Amino acid sequence: MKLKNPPVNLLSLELLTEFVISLEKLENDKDVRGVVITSDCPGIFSAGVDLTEMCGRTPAHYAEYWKALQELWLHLYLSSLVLVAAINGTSPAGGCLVALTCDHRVMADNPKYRIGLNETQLGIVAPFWLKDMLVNTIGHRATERALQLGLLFPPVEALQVGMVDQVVPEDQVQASALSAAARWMAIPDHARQLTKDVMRKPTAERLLRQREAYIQNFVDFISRAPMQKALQLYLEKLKQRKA
Ligand code: CO8
Repeated sequence: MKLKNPPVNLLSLELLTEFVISLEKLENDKDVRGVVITSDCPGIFSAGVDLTEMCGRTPAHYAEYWKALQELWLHLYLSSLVLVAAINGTSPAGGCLVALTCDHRVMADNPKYRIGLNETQLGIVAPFWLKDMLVNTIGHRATERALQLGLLFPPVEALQVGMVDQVVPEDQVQASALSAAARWMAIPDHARQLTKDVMRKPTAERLLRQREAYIQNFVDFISRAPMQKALQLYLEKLKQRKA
């Protein structure tokens, strides 16, 4: 599956919706047992959440957007398919979220690329379910450090901390991801899927138990004037960077 929302594969509301629909189609196809998720945008896996969806809109829009992001996370994290991320570019925040939901991550060995959860650098806070997924992946102390400092790791450091499983030359990312998928698919589906459920369901259930309340919390948080100001400033900074 190739993410294609040029120029930087932002997780717009439309992309989130289409992503879930495509995933459901693949899950319902008996001939499909695994998926490699990669990017069609050169040098960018995904620049993450489309901040314009969270800035200057109505509370109803924030709620719709946040629900869609949670929906994508739940679908990916609990997918019965083998999911492998072929990270062929930079992958901050929401991009890292997509990669972390996969069973295996292969990243291109390009020192310009970064991956991580940089929310604090924007003045916002990663939701607890995203934090939980990072703890499940790299452990508590490494998560504490990565999240508070909003660290974006170059590939070699991402490998050291356990955020990715393999770093390979850029032209071998797809082939390595396919080999990894083959290895995971060599395990009988029912045993692998039940094991995945045992490992991941408790994390997802924390969100599912009070999903509507968490959506409302997010809407209240993001609607606050200081949050809106921080996002506006960050968006302006992104535009100025180009000038
Ligand atoms: N949201 C909205 N617009 C964006 C974003 C974004 N996240 N990222 C880039 N853009 C825009 C740019 O402003 C630019 O717009 P325009 O062409 O109109 O000027 C266009 O996309 C292309 O971007 P660049 O010119 O910057 O492209 P480059 O190839 O030079 O750089 C980068 C690509 C490195 C990815 C760079 O764009 C960048 O650093 N972007 C920001 C990435 C980022 O910080 N993402 C985090 C978003 S937050 C998130 O995903 C999770 C939030 C969940 C928690 C919320 C709880 C409250």
